[in-house]
Amino acid sequence: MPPNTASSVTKDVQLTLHGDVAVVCLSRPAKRNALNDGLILALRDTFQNLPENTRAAVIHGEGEHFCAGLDLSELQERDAGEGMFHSRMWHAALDAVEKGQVPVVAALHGAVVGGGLELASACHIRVADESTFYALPEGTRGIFVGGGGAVRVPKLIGVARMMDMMLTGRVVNATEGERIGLSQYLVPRGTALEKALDLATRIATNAPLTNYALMHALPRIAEQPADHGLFTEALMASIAQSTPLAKARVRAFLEGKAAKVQKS
Ligand code: 1HE
Repeated sequence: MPPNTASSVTKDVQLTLHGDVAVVCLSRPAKRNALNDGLILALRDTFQNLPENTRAAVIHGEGEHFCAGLDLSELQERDAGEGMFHSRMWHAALDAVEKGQVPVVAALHGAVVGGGLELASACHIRVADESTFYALPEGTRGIFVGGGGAVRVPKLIGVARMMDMMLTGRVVNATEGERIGLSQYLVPRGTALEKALDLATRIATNAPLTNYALMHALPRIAEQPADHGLFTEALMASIAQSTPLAKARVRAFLEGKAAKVQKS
């Protein structure tokens, strides 16, 4: 699909608009899209400053792999304080992905390892093609996850599976990844971006407030005690249904002017 407009954020992060879907590309293929500090900051800036009318986003990687994780060539001797601020910089960037204005769909292929998996797990939907493989080599490199992986990955696959991946260096293939919840979609080799763009285009037609509620309320409700969660849900439901857009869409269905739910 030809993009409507294209703009380069930095040489390593490209932003292309497909209508109201922003497509963000990690463009450092010679280094397998390894995330150096400049790239992490560019990702943060990109997701904090998506064009105003963006309704959904896709993130993918150029070349043979989605992302090889932290750029190990930048791993210097840091003291404890510097190490903490480095990790916090990653947190800010990946929070900008997860807690921004619009849902983000990750299109995965090849290596999704270390910080690459941390980035993928900050997205709202993951589409993996058959070439995808996942690993957390931090354990074997003598380091620890620092980009939010300790929080986000167990939410996808549970503490036990993450523990196994880090203790043993286990590499999870695309089929197993879908089975255990690392991706929600598994597609033929070479088609993850197309599928992710289809999904994002569909997501972009939802009421923006519903998408926002899903991104921001649903994960919080999941962490609340049930009674608090039910109360938050009631508040969110009442706000969403009060919008003119919700009223118009419900009316359109009742008048037979909106699509029915259909078997896929
Ligand atoms: C890199 C990196 C990198 C590749 N940092 N330079 N991540 C890892 O431990 C994964 C390390 N990378 C790999 O295991 C492999 O590179 C891949 C499986 C991802 C891809 O293999 P391949 O055969 O396609 O590529 P390659 O030949 O290994 O790499 C091509 C070049 O990219 C080469 O540089 P060149 O100058 O010799 O061409 C590699 O050195 C370079 N490269 N990956 C730096 N990661 C917030 S905390 C997060 C903690 C982590 O993410 S730890 C996990 C780090």
